[in-house]
Amino acid sequence: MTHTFKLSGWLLTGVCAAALGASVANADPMPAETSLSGLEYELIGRDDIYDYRKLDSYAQAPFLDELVAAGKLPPVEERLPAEPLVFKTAAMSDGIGVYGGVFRHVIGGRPEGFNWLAGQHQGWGGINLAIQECLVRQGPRWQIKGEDQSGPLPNLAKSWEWNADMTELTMHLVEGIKWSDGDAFDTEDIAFWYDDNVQDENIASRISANSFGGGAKLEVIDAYTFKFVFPTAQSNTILEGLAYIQGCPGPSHVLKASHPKYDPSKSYDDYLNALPSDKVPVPVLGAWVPVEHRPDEIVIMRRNPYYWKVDEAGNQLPYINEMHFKLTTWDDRTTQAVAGTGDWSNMEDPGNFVEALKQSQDPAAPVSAKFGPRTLAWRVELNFAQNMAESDYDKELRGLFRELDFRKALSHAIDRDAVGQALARGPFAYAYMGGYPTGSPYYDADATNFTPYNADGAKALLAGLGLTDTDGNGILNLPGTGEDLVIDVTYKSQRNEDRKQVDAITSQLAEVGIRVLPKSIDETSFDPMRNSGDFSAILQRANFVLPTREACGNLPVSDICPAFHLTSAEGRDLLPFEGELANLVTEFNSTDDAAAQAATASKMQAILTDNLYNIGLVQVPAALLVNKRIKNAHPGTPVFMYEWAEDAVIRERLWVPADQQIDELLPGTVAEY
Ligand code: BQZ
Repeated sequence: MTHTFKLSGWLLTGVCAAALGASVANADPMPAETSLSGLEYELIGRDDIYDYRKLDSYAQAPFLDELVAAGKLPPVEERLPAEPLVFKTAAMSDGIGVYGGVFRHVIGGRPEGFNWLAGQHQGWGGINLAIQECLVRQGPRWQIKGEDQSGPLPNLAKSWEWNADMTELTMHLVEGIKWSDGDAFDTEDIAFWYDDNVQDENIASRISANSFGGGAKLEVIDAYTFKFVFPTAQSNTILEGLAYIQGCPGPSHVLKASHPKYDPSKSYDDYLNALPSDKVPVPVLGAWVPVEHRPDEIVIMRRNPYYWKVDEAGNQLPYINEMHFKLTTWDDRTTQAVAGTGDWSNMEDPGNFVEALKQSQDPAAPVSAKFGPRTLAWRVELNFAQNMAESDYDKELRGLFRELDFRKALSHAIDRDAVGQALARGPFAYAYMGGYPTGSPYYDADATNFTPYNADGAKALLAGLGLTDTDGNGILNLPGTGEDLVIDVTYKSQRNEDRKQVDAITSQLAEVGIRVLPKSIDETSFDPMRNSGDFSAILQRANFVLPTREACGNLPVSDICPAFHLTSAEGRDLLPFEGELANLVTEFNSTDDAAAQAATASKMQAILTDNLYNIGLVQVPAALLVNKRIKNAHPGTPVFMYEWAEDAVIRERLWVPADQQIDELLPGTVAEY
């Protein structure tokens, strides 16, 4: 494993998989990688970031004192849990903060709706993550040293324990958390989330029915205690599936009324749309509450007066009163961060890198920029569900996708250096073969099979599959239907970086006689399209750094996963190596021994890249742009590691010095229900 970036202590002790002998013999080794990462920081212990305890006294944002005095809110002690979550000062890069001001996000997504239990998103870019709180938390793990990497951190669940044979996981909620409308958060919300959403097959929740621990049953013990009973022995790794975006309960006191189980006059469609995007406020457990949504313009969020986290001086968090999500484009997120009209960007379009970095070098620039390791990677997903193809043409095409020689031909036809240069001139891009990107703690270069650019090799493989240009139009013809080999490649219209890669591979594949037909669709419609399996091929960012994060998007972990290989009514036509992958996921989850997991991950990497499960394109480092006004944004925060940076940076702890605060649009107010 050759991590060259300078993250002190970054290599988790003992996870160097190559040293464990898990590497495989490859035709071609990966070319040498040069790191651009400038991150250097000290790693800390698991318990150094926060704990839960009662403090002697509490304070709140001054305008809330007035609301309490006016009888509009109960006193802060009554709004907080008996033992709130307490952020430790020593782990804050700028220490305890002051109240007030605005944090300005800019995003390219649009809120689909607020029923996240039914799978809806709120527009991404940190808005989902500001609204939803989950049983456990992944983001801050980037800062924790290897020997303490024993799984996700507590959050709504403050602790948990297992029975002796690891078939029962008992979890303890923080007692006395309230929703932002003052309603109690307790196991009624947990039972509603799990029994009436996750386990209800009519609802497309973020955990598919019967997939959590092989179909765990939930038992409520009391208002704050519950347990999962698993059909087979588990490990701590199962907890990873209870972090964002999967383990995040919703307001049962509002949603039950629209759920068909509780009101048979309601349909599942009614339920899905129970909290439409134009109806705010909604009750949340997050630090800010959406109070105004002007479509295509802005979502304004105000501090949640019932938020259940404090600092060591007893100040109720968050420090920042108001959060904006300007609804524009992803590129504009970077433009506005550089210009200083936005406070944050995960700079992930390499086309912006050079200019943004140049501008942020100026000491007077409003923004600082730090590159992390390469964790952003793009891939082409080929649809393997041949038995779901509707036309003869699609049946034949998907049959080809299922041939390793065809996938190798595609990989050989792609000049990844040229794809990288099409994205941005310079040293940013590195070849990506699928599987873990080089910035993943599980990347193993020796287990990665490189299938490099070799147009003649591609042509020979295609000829070997019986593909020849029978009508002389420069495009190969399918041996069965005789039609031209045309592959529809769908991508997100708002993503310039995706479009540039589609363009690059369109001309590269044309060189070997394959015609790509690019099809762009809106980002909001993209996920439903992908989940339906109604596509030939997709080009998108992989988001595959850990095997446990949204595993369904990447690996064959259940009948509806991944979306590029769904199960038809006739059954599952798995490729042989997919069965091995599924077993490796089980193997990974069955242990929490870091070295054993790394060895398993290396085996996955070998299978994924030997078989070209996806056609990897390029991988790049991302830079996090944060406005210099913002305090406590730790300079080591990676854009994407255990979770996106919006989670990893711990926004409830961010603050802005009083003289640099921006005027609030809705000063003095909180959500009114
Ligand atoms: C980060 C992230 C926070 C989703 C989304 C979006 C969706 C995917 C992915 C990223 C955006 C930003 O990514 O690009 O920088 O702010 O939101 O959630 O691309 O379309 O489905 O998985 O997270």
